[in-house]
Parts: sequence; structure tokens; C-alpha cells
Amino acid sequence: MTRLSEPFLSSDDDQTDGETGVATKTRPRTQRPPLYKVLLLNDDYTPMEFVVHILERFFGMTHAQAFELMLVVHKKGVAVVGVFSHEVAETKVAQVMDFARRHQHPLQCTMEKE
Ligand code: TYC
Repeated sequence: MTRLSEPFLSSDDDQTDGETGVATKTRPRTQRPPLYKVLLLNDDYTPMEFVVHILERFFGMTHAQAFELMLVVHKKGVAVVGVFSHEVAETKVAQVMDFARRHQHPLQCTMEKE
């Protein structure tokens, strides 16, 4: 996964104190944007093939990957289906919840900070 470091790079990496030339030896601190896990929850009613379709459609998985992960959710109750920035995770959750609701399936999708 690519990590966008530049906009989050703090600028406290000057080694001199303005015009004086006094070395301040500040440590360059970098900050990465927080990442969010998107979780899919099991239920007793949503058809397996519908979940597989969701994983293909919104998470770019092959049919085989999607089927395998659907079975993990089915057996374990929950699984991480992807890790994204806050904005992208929010969009994925909204897409899944909306698609499930429109098809009248009780499928639940949530996100949490990694
Ligand atoms: N448990 C569902 C069934 O047996 C399948 C299912 C899998 C539902 C994953 C939700 O996130 C889910 N039809």
C-alpha cells in the first residue's frame, strides 16, 4: 500500500536556529495519516453469493479471494476486508450498507481505527 508522507511531514527538521547558525538538533518527526479497518459482520440471512459479490464489487477481489474471505466471516463472525484512509473507509462502509439495504439484506459493515 502506498503511504502519502509528504503532506503529513512535520516541518520541525531545521538543523539551525535561524540566522544564528546554532544547531538545534531537532529530530525530524514524520506523521502518517491514521488508517481504518473495514469490518464485515456475519449474519444468518444474507446470502453467501451476495457477500461474495460485495467483496468483488467494492473491494476489488477476485471471485476466489471474495469466496474465501466470505467463508472467514461466515465461520468466525467478523473479518477485516480492507484497510484505508478515513475517507475511503467511510465511503466503502456507506457503499456496502446502501447496497445491502437496497437488496433488503441485514448485512452489517463497520470501520474502526487500526
Ligand atoms: N452466514 C450467511 C449465510 O449462511 C453468509 C454470510 C457471510 C453473511 C458473511 C454475512 O458477512 C457475511 N447465508
